[in-house]
Amino acid sequence: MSVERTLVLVKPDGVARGLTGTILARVEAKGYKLVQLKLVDATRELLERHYEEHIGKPFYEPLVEFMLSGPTAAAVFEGQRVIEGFRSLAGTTEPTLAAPGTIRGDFGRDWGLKVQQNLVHGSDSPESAAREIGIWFG
Ligand code: IDP
Ligand code: MG
Repeated sequence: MSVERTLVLVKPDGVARGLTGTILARVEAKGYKLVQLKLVDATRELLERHYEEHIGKPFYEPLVEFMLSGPTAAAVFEGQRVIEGFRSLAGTTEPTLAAPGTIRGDFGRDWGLKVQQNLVHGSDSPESAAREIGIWFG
């Protein structure tokens, strides 16, 4: 299996709660290499491209509003099978149900909002990773 890259986002809830370093440290501690990193005030245009697969879903507008609510830490990590590996570290989408030991399971919960504030994003395929890295890092 060749070396992959994935886009990791610490979403605005994670940055606001002061968890950026803790979250990135877990990914580094797993053994993946940090190759790009920046704080971004995302625009609606950027988010429309990033979340294009979700346009029209009931949580789409709350998701965009949430992602506009503060800065996001955008990172690229590299390693064999990093795409699957990061999603395993992140845990399942719903933080209430994410396994303890995962980022979402350890630090996330349901806040009674229309969008799951689940701390992180990770690309879900090599094609998504290439597309998303292009969007966030040009
Ligand atoms: P993922 O981040 O685990 O890949 P996706 O299905 O790609 O999950 O959804 C993107 C984001 O949209 C999620 O991380 C979460 O913040 C939000 N989201 C997804 N599904 C729901 C839902 O059913 N209700 C509320 N928010 C959701
Ligand atoms: Mg996704």
